[in-house]
Amino acid sequence: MSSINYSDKIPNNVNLSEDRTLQRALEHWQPNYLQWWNDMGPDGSQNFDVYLRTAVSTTPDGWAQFGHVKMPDYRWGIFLAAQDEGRQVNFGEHKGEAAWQDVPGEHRANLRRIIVTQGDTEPASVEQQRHLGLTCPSQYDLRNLFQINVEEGRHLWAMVYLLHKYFGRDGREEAEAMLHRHSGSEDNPRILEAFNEETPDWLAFYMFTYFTDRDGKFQLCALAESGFDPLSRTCRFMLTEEAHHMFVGESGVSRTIQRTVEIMKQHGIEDPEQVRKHGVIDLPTIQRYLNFHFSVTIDLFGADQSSNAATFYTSGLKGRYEETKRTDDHMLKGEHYKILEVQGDKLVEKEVPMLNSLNEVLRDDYIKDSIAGIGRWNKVIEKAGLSFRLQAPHKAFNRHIGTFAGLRVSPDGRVISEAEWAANVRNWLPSEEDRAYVASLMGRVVEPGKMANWIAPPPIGINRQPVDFDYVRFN
Ligand code: BYC
Repeated sequence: MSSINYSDKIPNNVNLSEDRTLQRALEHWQPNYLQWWNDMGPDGSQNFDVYLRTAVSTTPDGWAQFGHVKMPDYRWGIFLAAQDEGRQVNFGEHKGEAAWQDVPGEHRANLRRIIVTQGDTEPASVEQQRHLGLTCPSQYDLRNLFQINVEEGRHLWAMVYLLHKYFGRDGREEAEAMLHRHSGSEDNPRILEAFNEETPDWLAFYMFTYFTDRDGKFQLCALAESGFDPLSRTCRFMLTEEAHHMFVGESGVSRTIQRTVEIMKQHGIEDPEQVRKHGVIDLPTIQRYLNFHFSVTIDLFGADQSSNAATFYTSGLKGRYEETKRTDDHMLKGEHYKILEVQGDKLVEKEVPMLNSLNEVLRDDYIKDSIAGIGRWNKVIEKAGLSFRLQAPHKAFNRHIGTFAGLRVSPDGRVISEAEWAANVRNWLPSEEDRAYVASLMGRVVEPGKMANWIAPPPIGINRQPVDFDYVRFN
């Protein structure tokens, strides 16, 4: 690292070549990051040339420069969205103050915690996805997987930059620890539960990038409102990259459905067993995957009543989704919000202080956004003239965080007995057998333009290239 040309090797707009302290911190961290990428990043892919976009600046033509690169040589950069000179803290008790360019001492511990929690998810997802390249349904999809992986790597860099620049020694230790926790590890797991689940097959990958990356969108939007300006600016830039990840999820599920309904129409069949005989994924299995990923992801918003959430908001650290577009007082003292609670075997609404419910407010905004895409998937089924419809399960279904943790609730929102749950869980969540069936379809298809049998081709390629472009050169 001593011979490094900073602006060339690490594209950035944070004045890295002049910042000796930051350079020293990165000089120590970057080799460990590369070691982590080698050990935990995409399996067996180090020598591939992959058609990737790299951000070399934040301008419209600079944030997505395409070319073939080996992933270990990817230029992970550090970018903040442009500074808005007159920006203020827009909510909470510091509302109206100039946005902070440095960390306010009294909020240091909470800010560090938020940044570490956010940062921890990024390498976690790369670890979860590390074997998927071995079973890709096409070269186009393989490239998209790798694009997402390198950008999650860059999002880790984004959080590490904040830790190194603003949190001194603690920050350096936290940055190091993010390379040592591992998804699913018994001794040293990732912080949030969804990031310790496996992503064993490509249907799971598309569901993850649709649902869980969308949690990323909502959390980043909430942090983009932060009074701590460097956090706001880094999140704003991360959001430009996040859109493609959710696109991969939405279009991946859509193409899976497309192929299934084609087979159903062609053979005039609806019975899942019959459908499986043709080597495609039956719609009830897709619904069970959806139920799983939806429920695991909405846990990521935290407990429905959280004093942490209230503190984060009141102290100006984390806002609501689209905070500045809202027309209330942005203080929320005395405001209320309706959440669900359990009374006997019923879920009933109850009004609670809004400030304590901000996790739930964000979760509800997220749910609205998620459901819109499910509607688009249903259009594909409807167009084929079939009556099946996918649905989001009730928000109390299969929860492990908050009021509903430990409760048995059906996808249609009934509080049920353990016996009813046990008798039906195979219809609601992917069974071992479902997972084994989906796994059995996951062959590796890498001839340019070819698709695995279970998925339809995408309508267009990446960056105006044809679908049969050589997105990955295997060498
Ligand atoms: N799993 O007061 P509460 C992304 C803990 S995704 C395990 O409700 P709070 C991405 C909690 O830590 C976006 N533990 O929590 C997507 C607390 O522990 P302590 C990630 C959980 O503080 C795809 C306790 O339970 N970004 O970017 O309001 C690919 C009490 O709970 C969980 C963020 O999350 C859980 N699900 O936390 C790649 C933004 N939920 O203190 C990337 C930053 C809660 O009692 N994080 N706990 O030991 C936050 O804003 C908040 O930490 C949370 C909620 C939203 C997670």
